[in-house]
Amino acid sequence: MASSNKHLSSYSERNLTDISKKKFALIVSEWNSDITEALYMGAYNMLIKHGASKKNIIRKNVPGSFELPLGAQWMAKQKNIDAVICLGCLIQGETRHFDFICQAAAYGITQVSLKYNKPVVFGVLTTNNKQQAYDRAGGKYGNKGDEAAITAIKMMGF
Ligand code: DLZ
Repeated sequence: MASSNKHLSSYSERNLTDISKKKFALIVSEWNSDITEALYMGAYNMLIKHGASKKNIIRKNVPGSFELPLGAQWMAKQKNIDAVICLGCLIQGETRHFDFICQAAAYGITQVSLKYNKPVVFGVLTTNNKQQAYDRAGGKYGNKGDEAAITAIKMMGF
């Protein structure tokens, strides 16, 4: 699926829902932290740009992307949280570890979203190498953290 030239960072920003009173939880994986910090800054700045209040953006770290679903669940179950954004970076290694973690993170995040009936966004890069990750964390293909924030806002206006 060729998606490198399509990104939400450049999508229409008109008619987005009012998020000035909405509360967000950003769950950030510490693996490949140079990448996930860039994703976090992208998501954070995008939420602020669209009217979120600093006090309504809560950050929680987890050790790796495998832990994102549980971190997301702990936050999503809190009634005052309106949306959760999961940020991680998985880079293909020499073993099948990558596949298992990708599957677990994607499935787990989906389950949390459906269980708590609120947006829980999959802002997780799954790349073959570090360069592909840099390209998508503020590089030539935009910042997937920005896109994760826009996705949350769009789903809140559903
Ligand atoms: C173990 C592991 C490996 C090999 N690679 C990554 C990675 O590229 N990105 C990531 O977010 N996490 C990785 N992890 C850590 C797992 O997500 C998890 O934290 C551990 O398996 C402990 O449950």
